[in-house]
Amino acid sequence: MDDGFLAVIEGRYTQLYHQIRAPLTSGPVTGPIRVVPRTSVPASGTGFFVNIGFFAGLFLGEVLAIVIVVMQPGASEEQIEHVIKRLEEIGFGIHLSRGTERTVIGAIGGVTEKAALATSGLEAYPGVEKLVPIQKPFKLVSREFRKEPTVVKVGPVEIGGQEVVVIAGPCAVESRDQLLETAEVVSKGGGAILRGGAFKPRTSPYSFQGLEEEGLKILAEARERYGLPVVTEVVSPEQVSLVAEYADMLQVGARNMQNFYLLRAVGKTGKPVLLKRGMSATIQEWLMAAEYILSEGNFNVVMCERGIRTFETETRNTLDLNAVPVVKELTHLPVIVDPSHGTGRWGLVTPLARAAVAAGADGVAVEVHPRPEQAWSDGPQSLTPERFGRMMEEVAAVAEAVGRTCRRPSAVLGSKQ
Ligand SMILES: [Mn+2]
Repeated sequence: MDDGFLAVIEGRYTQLYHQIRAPLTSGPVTGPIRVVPRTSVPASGTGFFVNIGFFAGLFLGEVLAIVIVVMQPGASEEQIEHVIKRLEEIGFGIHLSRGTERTVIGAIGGVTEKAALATSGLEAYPGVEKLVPIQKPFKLVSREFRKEPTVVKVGPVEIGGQEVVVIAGPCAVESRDQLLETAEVVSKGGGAILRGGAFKPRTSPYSFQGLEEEGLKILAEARERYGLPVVTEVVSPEQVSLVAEYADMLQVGARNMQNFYLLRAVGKTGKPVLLKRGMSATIQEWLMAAEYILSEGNFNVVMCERGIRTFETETRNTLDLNAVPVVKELTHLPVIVDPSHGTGRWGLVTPLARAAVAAGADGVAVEVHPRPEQAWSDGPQSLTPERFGRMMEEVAAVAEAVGRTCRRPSAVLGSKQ
């Protein structure tokens, strides 16, 4: 992503955003917004002030306005500059997108700018084809805002480009030996990113909750040893800085997809985020969750379909592969699929991984364990090293069939078994 774009997001947009998040005078939440300099905003909403951060999501649609200015094919540099200059005069932030055929200018502003634009006569400027306001509730994540696909860099690995990326590792970091052993399997098998939970949000409070910081240290050691970037889950806003110290990518789990404080917190880090779909979330809700992260200036978000809850009980969840092409149509963000949680059964992981790549997913995330029968969590859906190796071969074959690339195993796996 170009620096200018980030500057726009961080400057213009966040400024707008923080204005509405500034304290309201007490009284009904629909009362007037009291814009105060950011330096004098109390840290939390106490006493006379009511912090409206909680309500900000409700206001987002009204306060943020994005208008796309579509230039005519062959519009000159001078014409483009002219339009940008006018938009900036009005007060818009600019995101310029140069396609092969035509240039598209994203103008990011508030209701005031939108009103000013309506009377600016910009439609009649030379080289302008049309003005299109983004009507969807999600704006920064939308395809209208950004036509070209976003490529998210996780260490040296790119998600959303030509390569189909495989994220693999155990459900949970159980011990140093278990993780290092699995990391070797992932590395030899062609996995690009190592996963493993250090903090585990479990359905039961009596289930294993994770090794916490000790687990993060083990993950960091595995990264050093095998050169694999690491993704791990962060379960609360307070832990974000700790997890961000160790991990290359922060995972927001299905159970936290609408934890808006967490979404903002991971947004502020600027680190790549793996955003899992909530098990009962619609695609639109999932995209709105991503919008929270982008609204903090962090465009490094990868969407992860991991199955939804339906009436079907034969599988742990119903893996919604519709979501892959649907989300790709609606957003510029990369989409990956987690067939382990999506099915809950190791025997279904490989076929669904193949299907995901065939459907256009930018990657898959799978659980791998050296001895699944001994796994502390999610053993039944974990692949053995040998099965992981076979899955990689098959996923690579499908990737090539759909015109993409994927790493293949560099060694036969599972021979130790
Ligand atoms: Mn798991």
